[in-house]
Amino acid sequence: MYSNKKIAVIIPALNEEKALPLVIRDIHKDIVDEIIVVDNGSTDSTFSVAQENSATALMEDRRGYGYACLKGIEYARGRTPDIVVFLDGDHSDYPEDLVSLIKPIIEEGYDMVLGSRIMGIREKDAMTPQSFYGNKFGTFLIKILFGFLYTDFGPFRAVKFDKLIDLNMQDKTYGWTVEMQIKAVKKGYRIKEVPVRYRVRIGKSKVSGTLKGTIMASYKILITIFKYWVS
Ligand SMILES: Nc1nc2c(ncn2[C@@H]2O[C@H](COP(=O)(O)OP(=O)(O)O)[C@@H](O)[C@H]2O)c(=O)[nH]1
Ligand SMILES: [Mg+2]
Repeated sequence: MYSNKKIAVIIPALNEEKALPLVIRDIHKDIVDEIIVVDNGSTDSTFSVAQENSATALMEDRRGYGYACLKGIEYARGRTPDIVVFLDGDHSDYPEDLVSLIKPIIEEGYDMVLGSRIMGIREKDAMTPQSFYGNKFGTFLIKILFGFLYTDFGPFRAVKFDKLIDLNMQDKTYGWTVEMQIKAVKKGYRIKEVPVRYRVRIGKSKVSGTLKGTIMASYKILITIFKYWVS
């Protein structure tokens, strides 16, 4: 469909052997040029499952969602995609919705398009209460401190690759999504949110579904918001 645009998908994945084949299956192969799965030392067969499903599988030894995304970007530099799409590996997002993320970039010139689970149709219990209210509080803070109203810090998003590189992303763990959204506002990027569907994941959550993940993510999100507010 968008043959003149090179599109890469980056999927951070930790122990997602069951969900990953479905995620990769549901990605439009006539739109996406390369699927990059970044494994973070999974104890299951996430890495080989990615390869068996014709994805490029990368290993990042340093644990952390941000580390995995940075590894994917580092690899993508050699492939020079026009657009990079981030997608989770737990089949909670609908990869089919990818078109609604890249369309505003290609047809309307947006720099970054975020899939909002708040604007979209969510399956019951797909978002944990802590994730739902945590996002509400975090996006409220960004509104009053940076003047931009986001509705979500969702994982499913598309961004022009050169604009992504210019953000000089730093976060190694849970502050990744928030860092990208704040820096894009500070740089005056053209940003759009579109509704995306969201369902209950396959397998066990490593972040918002665990107490440790929730505490760490909440702490990291607040720290990241204030760090870029004072700088
Ligand atoms: N590579 C890597 N992926 C991670 C890590 N933690 C989570 N993920 C992946 O990031 C995505 C989001 O994590 P998830 O457990 O679904 O968090 P939740 O959506 O907040 O419940 C999933 O695809 C996970 O496999 C990590 O430390 N390293
Ligand atoms: Mg998830």
